[in-house]
Amino acid sequence: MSETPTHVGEILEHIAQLLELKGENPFKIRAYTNAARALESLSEPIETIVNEGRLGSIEGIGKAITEKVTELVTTGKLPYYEELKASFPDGIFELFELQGLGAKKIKALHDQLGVSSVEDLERVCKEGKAAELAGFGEKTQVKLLKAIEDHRKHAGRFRINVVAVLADQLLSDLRAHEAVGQISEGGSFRRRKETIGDLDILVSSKDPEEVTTFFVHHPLVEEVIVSGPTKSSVRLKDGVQCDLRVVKPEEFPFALVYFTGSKEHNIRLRSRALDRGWSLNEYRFTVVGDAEGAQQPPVIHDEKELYKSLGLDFIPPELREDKGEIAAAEAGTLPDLIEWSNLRGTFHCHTTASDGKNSLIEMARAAIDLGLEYLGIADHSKSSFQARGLDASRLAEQVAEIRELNTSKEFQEAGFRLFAGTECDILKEGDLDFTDEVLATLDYVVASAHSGFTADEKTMTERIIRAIRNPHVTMMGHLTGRLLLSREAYPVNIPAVIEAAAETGTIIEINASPWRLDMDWRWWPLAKEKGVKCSINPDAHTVFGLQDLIYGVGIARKGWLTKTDVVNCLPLGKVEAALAAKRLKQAEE
Ligand code: DGT
Ligand code: CA
Ligand code: CA
Ligand code: ZN
Repeated sequence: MSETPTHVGEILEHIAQLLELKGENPFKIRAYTNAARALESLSEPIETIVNEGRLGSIEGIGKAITEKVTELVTTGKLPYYEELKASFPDGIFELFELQGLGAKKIKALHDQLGVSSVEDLERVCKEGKAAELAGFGEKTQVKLLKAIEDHRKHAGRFRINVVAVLADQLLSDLRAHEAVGQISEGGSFRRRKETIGDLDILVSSKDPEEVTTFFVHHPLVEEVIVSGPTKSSVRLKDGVQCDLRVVKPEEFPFALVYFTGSKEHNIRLRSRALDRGWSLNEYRFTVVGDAEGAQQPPVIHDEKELYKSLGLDFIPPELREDKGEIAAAEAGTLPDLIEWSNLRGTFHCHTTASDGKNSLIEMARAAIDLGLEYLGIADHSKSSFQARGLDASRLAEQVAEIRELNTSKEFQEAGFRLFAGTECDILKEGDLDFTDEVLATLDYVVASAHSGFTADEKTMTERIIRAIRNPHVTMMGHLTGRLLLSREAYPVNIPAVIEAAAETGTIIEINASPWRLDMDWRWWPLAKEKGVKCSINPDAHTVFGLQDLIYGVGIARKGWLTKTDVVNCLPLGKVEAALAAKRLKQAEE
């Protein structure tokens, strides 16, 4: 049995939860959670690491866990886990996914009310029984019902990185198959939505059955839901559903537009086709009504020709959300969207100085390997104590280390530079976690809120705007604090924040972590209109985390941004001025 890192990681996560339910030693519990995190950030198959005996040398994985993971990977079983699990129902793990519900409460619900699933919990809350438990109360009960509602909204969707790994593998294996002609991803994944319901893949082939057979037997497939000659649906690893469509070569452009969506975009296209006397479906154009009078549709070889036949420029998939793209394509005013290759560097990365897993030099070298010219370091500030935030003196040490590295031969030869920054906490009243004197020693400052999320919209907005008014705050980090499919955004008046950012010359980040993708793509056209610049930041905590930048590029494209809207498309020599602009402007005023 082959285990993916996330799968093994998930079992370790479950072990930690079970140990918590049993009231075990917190250090032991933490060891399992840490190990689960460490495995999540692996860049190679866990089997390879186990087989080569390198597991123990991964930071965060101790001797006992090394033994258990080795047993799990080599035998496919872990009796220790099975025994722990036997005393609790399977449904209990889902309860851990509810916001505001920890092991202590879950244990009380389980032991005293027999709650063993989300459904059970909903029932005891509605019956008012949960409120009667010691330490619960009416308020908790209301919160739990809200948490269940939020949880259901997210059920069955996935963060984009989970889908991307599967899509890469499936597409490359299908592409190599001799019966496969053209192939593309479709649906929300091709449109780079922030979360994905299911993965859609489209293939053209003269032998659809052969392609379908190959697909449903692919090693990533765990369960076949439907399998017809041209349509099949499967469940992949990690529970992701995947639809495959196989069409004839001449149908491919039509099917690709149809299955890329969005539905709303497709509806607009169909109505344009009707204006021309053609009905458009997933296979072809058909002349409608009185064939005599109607103009014959042209022969279509690709998506571009299809758009052209409807009087439109080619619309990149990320824009196909019915947010004005059709009108822009008709007028020839679609933006020249930013591309991965436009990125020259990035800001907002963590190191081992706070809660990162790699050192300064390791992060720098990884950035150089990615072809970047510069990397901004922004470790946490002291109020984020759980992330080992830096105080002023540790920050000063790090700044000195960065300045030193910048004079090194290695950096000079690579034409590379580190920028010294901080991810400075925004405190309750909108004060910053460092004094202005300290902030002034840095090349740039990312300001983020990491606490006080229960404040109302007015309070939160004022806090953030106060931070934005500080001349040292170069950019706003993860504006709404959302964790996709897990924690809702805190309430904040985004147009007001955009207005303040525009007034002060503050950059807003696209946090490219697949958990955040924040500020949301839907707000970028407004920010751009107001003249606010964007920085695409990976919020990387490991060297691999830098690669999340690609998801940030997807979101920037969905937000209609071009390379001139994004500060980290500026090369070294120009980007310094962009970082300094706000301080200069405010000094002059
Ligand atoms: P998802 O999977 O929920 O993240 O979102 P999509 O957009 O991938 O939706 P999905 O997988 O249900 O369908 C893929 C595309 O197929 C969708 O974007 C547009 C097209 N499509 C599916 N059903 C319909 C439909 O009933 N009408 C139209 N016009 N298009 C549809
Ligand atoms: Ca889909
Ligand atoms: Ca689908
Ligand atoms: Zn942060």
